[in-house]
Amino acid sequence: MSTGFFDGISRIAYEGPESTNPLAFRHYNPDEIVLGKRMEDHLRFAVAYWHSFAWEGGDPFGGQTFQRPWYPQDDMAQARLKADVAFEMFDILNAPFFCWHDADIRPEQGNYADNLARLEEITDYIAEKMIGSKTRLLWGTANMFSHRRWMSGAATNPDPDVFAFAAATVKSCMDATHKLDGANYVLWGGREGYETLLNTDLGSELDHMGRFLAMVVDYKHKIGFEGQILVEPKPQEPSKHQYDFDVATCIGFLRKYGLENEVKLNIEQGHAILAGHSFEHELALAASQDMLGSIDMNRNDYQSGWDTDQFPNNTPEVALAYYHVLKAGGFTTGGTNFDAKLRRQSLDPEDLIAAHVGGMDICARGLKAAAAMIEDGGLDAALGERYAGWQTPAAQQMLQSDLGAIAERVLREGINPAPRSGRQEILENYVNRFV
Ligand code: XUL
Ligand code: CO
Repeated sequence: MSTGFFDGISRIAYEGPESTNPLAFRHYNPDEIVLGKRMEDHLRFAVAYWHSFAWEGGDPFGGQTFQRPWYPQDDMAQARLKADVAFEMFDILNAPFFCWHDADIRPEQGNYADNLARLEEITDYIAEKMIGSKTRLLWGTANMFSHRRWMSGAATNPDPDVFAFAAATVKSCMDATHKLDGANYVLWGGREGYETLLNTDLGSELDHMGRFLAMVVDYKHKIGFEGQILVEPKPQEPSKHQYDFDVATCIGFLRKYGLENEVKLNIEQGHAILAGHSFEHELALAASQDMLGSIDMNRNDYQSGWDTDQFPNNTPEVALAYYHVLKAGGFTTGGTNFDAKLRRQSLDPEDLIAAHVGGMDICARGLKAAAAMIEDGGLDAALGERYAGWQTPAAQQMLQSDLGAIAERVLREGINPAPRSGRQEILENYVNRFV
């Protein structure tokens, strides 16, 4: 039986680019083939449980603005109602995936035994709902940042009892993700960082975080979980200094602790911007190290400098992001998670649907533009031409040589390089033909 929350809103249909219906897809056409694959299988959209169903509309200056029938979110009957509404929305959107933190799907009880019992109860309930739904679990994760016990970190906490509580919590969330056949398990280091070095032993906190992640990997193998373990970089918020600052930092961290073949990255657009990078930089860097796992697709407000988690609405940005995803071979276990929330004045159920419809449509448009650029081959040709010198035997031999021999060759051959244009504006104009 329907909860009635979305009364009056039916399954969103693809109506084509000319449609003026605000609750229709104009670009997202799941069965349309793009570069030999269904659009749905390329994009692998996921709804984030936390922003859509758990967040109540608060900001640093004021509390709840939304009024949902599943508030207050403090008992299991409310948690079940929330799940009912969530699956109704997945169906309306025809969403192939969803994602959760433990704290989104069950109420926090303040002790491990009760948290565990409630997580098992609600994931049994969700497992049953998944039987009647097409929506699969893209990833599960543990919220180790909201409750006050985590204020000084989880795996990096100075108190070993918090490390223990974190280990037990992640174990329970990995078990739940495995039970729901999740495609990945994510760790975002919410409070893994510090406010001041005056009270922080940075070196041992990093060692504890490395050891913790190694235990996560061991446990994955122990229980036969075949999903991908993903770490999500972010430079600040909530801590002033987050240990998983950006893709480069995470790559160095994973290598140092010997986890580079076990863990990939969940890269979020807004976090890339907070780190002073572009999204495509982060994606391309991760792809170059075979560590591109999944993406959180949301944008920040470019003026505020906060992690505002807004739905994407900028085709050129999204197109360049999918260009790099496609160049890396596309998603395998990963997908496009809308780690995005409504503005707090967007009160209506219709706002929730429209936000996702718009986000899905922008991504589909970006994907089509990226695919068209790949098919046209203009960027590849430009790269090929720019690096063509490296294809010569002399250039390749030089990489096996040494400084002295190279210096001799420069003298002998009178090598005197002539600078060539980087052609940036020409390439930017090229991209604009597609977006
Ligand atoms: C926080 C953030 C998280 C992670 C999952 O900025 O992005 O929602 O995606 O914990
Ligand atoms: Co995220």
